[in-house]
Amino acid sequence: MNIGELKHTGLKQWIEDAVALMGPDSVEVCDGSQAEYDRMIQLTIDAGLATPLNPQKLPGCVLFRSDPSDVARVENRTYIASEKQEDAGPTNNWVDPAELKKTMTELYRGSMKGRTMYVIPFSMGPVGSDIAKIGVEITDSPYVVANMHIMTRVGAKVLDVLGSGGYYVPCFHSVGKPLEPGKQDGGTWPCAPLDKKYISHFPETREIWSYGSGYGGNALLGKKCLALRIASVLARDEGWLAEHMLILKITNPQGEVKYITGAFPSACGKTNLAMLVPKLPGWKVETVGDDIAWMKFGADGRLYAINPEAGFFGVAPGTNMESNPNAMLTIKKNTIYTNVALTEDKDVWWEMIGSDAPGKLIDWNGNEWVQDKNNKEQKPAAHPNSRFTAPAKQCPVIAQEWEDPRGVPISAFLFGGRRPKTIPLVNQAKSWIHGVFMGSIVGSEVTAAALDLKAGTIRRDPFAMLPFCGYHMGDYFKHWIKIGQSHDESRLPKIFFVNWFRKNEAGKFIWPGYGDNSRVLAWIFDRCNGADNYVETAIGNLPKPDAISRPGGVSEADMKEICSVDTEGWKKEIADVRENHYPKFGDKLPGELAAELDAIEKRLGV
Ligand code: OXD
Ligand code: MN
Repeated sequence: MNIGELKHTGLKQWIEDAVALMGPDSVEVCDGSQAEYDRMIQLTIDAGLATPLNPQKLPGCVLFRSDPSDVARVENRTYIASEKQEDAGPTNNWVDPAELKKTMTELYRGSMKGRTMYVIPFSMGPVGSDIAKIGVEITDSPYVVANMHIMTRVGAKVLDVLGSGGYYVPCFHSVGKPLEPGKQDGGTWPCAPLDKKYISHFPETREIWSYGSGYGGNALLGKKCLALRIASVLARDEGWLAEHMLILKITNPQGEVKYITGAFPSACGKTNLAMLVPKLPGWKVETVGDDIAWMKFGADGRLYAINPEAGFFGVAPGTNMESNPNAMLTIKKNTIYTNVALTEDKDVWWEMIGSDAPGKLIDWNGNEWVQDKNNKEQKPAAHPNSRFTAPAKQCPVIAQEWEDPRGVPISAFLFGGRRPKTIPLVNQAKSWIHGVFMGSIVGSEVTAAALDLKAGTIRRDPFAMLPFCGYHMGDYFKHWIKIGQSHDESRLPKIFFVNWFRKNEAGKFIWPGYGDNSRVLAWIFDRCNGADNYVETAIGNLPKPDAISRPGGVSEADMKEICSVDTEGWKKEIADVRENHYPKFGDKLPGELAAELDAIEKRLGV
């Protein structure tokens, strides 16, 4: 489709202005069709950017290798450009919006020369759902178009909902690599150098401007930029929740169904939990979403969640038939792989895929790579943040209602992180405000892989939203508190803190995790039904002894240890929150949270 055919005059004008600024050779409005997807993939193959994979093993799959400077979200180049700096808060980068627009306008000037501008109308959430939002992304990257086809709902059907004057979030994206006349990418992933990359959000005007990166979260603007950073602002203003949460459906042996959402920082297994294969006989877990939940109140006072996405953008390394068989089956066809390793027969391979490298590989840098298990220093063949982009509908356990425009009613929220000590296997909040307190202190152990941070320390990531909240985190806590104050608490989801990552003195994980986490989910399920399966403690409601069925390999003593209060550890936890964490939010820290901290401290007998 070309711009002339657009019915929406505001949209048409916005595109024409962008064309005048960015100077593409041509413009295309995306229709979201399979033919369009195939054409985008073919373009990237012809430009030497994508490798088609073995059609017998991985039909419809391709592999991309990105530039080494463009392999992850760039948090230090991500901006919340609110009018007032204090509205962005201490945990976001801020630049004055007028100044940032000036800088970026100069970067965008002529940035699409030699390229096609693609206009992607997309819906976050089922097209036409009351909870869904429409965005329009302008990009010069066919890789982005193809990924957006999988991760969002794209095209003509979205334009129909938009009509001649509907609201959309305008999103600019350019890889920042204009082409000289007659030049092609020639196999080189186009992007700008790190210090020219900008991932900018203008919360008051609800605009997203991204420049210089072609990678996932920086370039697929529906995901982190719209569905979290901008949506969190909309949710604050409109009284709903836009959260970094998976959504799962769980059915007990009697056929009763509940829906649970969960927020965990990166690298805590959100996708694995969303697709869990229960070890507990008779229980069933199905997937609604693995990364983002938008939740609004229904007329019955309950919170209903939709997954605004249509695909999974998951981390490949560590995914295998043990850790997540459903993800492995999802990514067998129609999947875009980025930065994994390539085998000689055009299959994919990554670290911890479940088998050794089958012969010589091409690593994510495009170099030959032969596995050397004796060399502990060997660089990985797949980048640790290498990804698969796959349609959610291919997941063998996708819940039938995953696209229900009304959303699914949520019974429980989980918060969690990697905590080797102190934090019990599961702990139910005594009240909504206690649950908000739990969310506000989420932390996860820094692993050796994280740059700039000391391994073994705990990095606080409240609500797993630290990199994704589009406004001041103190105001965000307040928003959660207000949700509790303005609704009937008995209808709100119950809140739980879980921790699959406790270690013993020898540094070994005590709890097996993965499918055995269903034992904890079952306890939570029963708790939501008011079961008498808990004991009240100073830190919250913990499982009664034997209320959680014990997996093989976990001794009674171990079970007791991970289900009881470590008073000394908690005193340290409280002190850390008081001295190092809460002060960051200054006078925006809600008094209710400071009072919760005092109350727990008192109950612990400090
Ligand atoms: C993601 C992230 O990619 O949280 O989902 O970083
Ligand atoms: Mn995420």
